[in-house]
Amino acid sequence: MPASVHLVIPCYQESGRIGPFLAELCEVTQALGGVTIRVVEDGSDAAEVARMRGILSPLCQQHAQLLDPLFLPANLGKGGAVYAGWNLQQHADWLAFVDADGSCSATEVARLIQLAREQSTPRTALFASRLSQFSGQVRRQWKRRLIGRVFGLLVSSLLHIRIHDSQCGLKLIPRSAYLRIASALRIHGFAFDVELLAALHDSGSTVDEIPIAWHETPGGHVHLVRDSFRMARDVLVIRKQRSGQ
Ligand SMILES: Nc1nc2c(ncn2[C@@H]2O[C@H](COP(=O)(O)OP(=O)(O)OP(=O)(O)O)[C@@H](O)[C@H]2O)c(=O)[nH]1
Ligand SMILES: [Mg+2]
Repeated sequence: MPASVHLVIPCYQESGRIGPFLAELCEVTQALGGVTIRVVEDGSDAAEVARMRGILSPLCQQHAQLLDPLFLPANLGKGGAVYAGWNLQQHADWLAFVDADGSCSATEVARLIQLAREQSTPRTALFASRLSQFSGQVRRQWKRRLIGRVFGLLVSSLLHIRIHDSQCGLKLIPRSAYLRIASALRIHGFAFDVELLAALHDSGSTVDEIPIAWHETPGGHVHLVRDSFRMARDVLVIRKQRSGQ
């Protein structure tokens, strides 16, 4: 029996982008077996929720591994949505999330799942990374690439953890490692991955960065200036918390 994987897709206003990606993901994971998927809709408006129901209902009927979506009553932020999904899942060897927009393809998701399954006991978290930016495998706007690189340097220098890309939208965590740190996780916005990384590191878990192919999908929600400031502020909060431990 392969290790079981529970994959959450955090969604905010994603009805325009998620359809084809989710359909492909369902096909690919059905072939893999042992994967469940839950879409967590993060408090979008009523019209958007109705559109999401229209997309998800037929797919849920076709694919047993696509669990009933979770519709949150209010917007929690990307991290809040991921954790809400993970906390619902009582049985899985691995917890994972992937962005809804398909920037990271279903094939790449499958590749990382298989890589995780090579571990006889789930031990090392896998953080996908847009490291291979010079290989032609990563297509990203130069502004996003630059800010992402600066943010990566900020994270590694302030937190003293070697990481190139803490923000890539695909991660797999051993559930046992998540359970050890879950109660301490506070950040629910776009910087939640940084707190996750620091908590895993501080609790003795190892994290591997795995280069992946990434083809940026237009229509992203991250506001480069506003969200970068918020995320940098959150990194400072994490640093302060760690220094007080
Ligand atoms: N739950 C939740 N998810 C969000 C929110 N904003 C964005 N997301 C999700 O987070 C994921 C990443 O957001 P994107 O809009 O793809 O981000 P982006 O601007 O394209 O940034 P990159 O993908 O890193 O280049 C997607 O699955 C979004 O639906 C939010 O407020 N709440
Ligand atoms: Mg995106």
